[in-house]
Amino acid sequence: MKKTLPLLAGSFVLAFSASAMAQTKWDLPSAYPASNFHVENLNNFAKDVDSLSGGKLKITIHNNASLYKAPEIKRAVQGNQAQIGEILLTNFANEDPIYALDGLPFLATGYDASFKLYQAQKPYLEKKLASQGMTLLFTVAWPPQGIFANRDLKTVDDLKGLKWRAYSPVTAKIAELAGAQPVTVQAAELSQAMATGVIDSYMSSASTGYDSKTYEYIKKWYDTQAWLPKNAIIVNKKAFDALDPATQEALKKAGAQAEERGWKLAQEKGEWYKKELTKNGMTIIQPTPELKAGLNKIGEVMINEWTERAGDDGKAIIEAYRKM
Ligand code: PCA
Repeated sequence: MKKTLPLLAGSFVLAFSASAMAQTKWDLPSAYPASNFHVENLNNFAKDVDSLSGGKLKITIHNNASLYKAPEIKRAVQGNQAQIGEILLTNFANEDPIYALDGLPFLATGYDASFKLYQAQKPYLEKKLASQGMTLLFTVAWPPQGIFANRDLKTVDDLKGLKWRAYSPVTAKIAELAGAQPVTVQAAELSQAMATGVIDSYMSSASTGYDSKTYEYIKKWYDTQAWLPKNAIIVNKKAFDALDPATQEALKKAGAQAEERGWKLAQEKGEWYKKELTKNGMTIIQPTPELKAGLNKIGEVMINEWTERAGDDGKAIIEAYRKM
């Protein structure tokens, strides 16, 4: 007995330290800067994952497109170069209509409506991502989209000829329908595009207006509340399956918490960002009824096109959403 005891104790220490070392490290690329509320939420998410998993899963956030550019993040997660990543769903609108849905103007314009749209979209989104080897962990909406421009915008005709920054195929389409010239620029390059005069207008949230210091170049924001696109946190399925069950649960729990916190934060910070824009010399303008009506028409065209493209699934999603 006396001989075996120290041996047992020794092997226990060995086993214990081996399991303590069984730590998984994941990279999470995001395309948005440290000042952004999504990134703030992601930092808290990573902390939650750490504590809920008992330190077994460590997630490093790489913000501001430092690891991958916005349009590359989805493919990086699909290929497991990054095990988890944040994407703007509507960036992938050309790939499948399900990714375009929450980028359509005037389909869902407030947080409640957008959350409902998300519930209708979710099963299809999960299915699509699963077919690409990925899992949806959570989503968070951006604040409502408005128009940044120096011009007086009284009707949609006033958008003609603007050098319009697009962040997705859907925002490029709006420009086309309005007679503006779309130029695709991701958020991380937006300040530079304004400084060099590549663009003189765009549609986005007060949040991105703040992150990119748009007030240094553009003095008006038309609060059109056109739609609330979502960021989605996606996970590589193989990387997820390789976690032990308790760590998988920890990740899911942290994801659910981040989703709840993120949607609230979007609303709170959405208001804060608007105040910051005003403080920095920007005027926030309520759109005229004519401008609204013109934009609504563009929205109708795009929603109809989308429903045709999305076929039976599309119809089912819109029906489910309208019933909520
Ligand atoms: N900001 C991001 C996408 C939506 C938003 O509000 C951007 O402008 O790139």
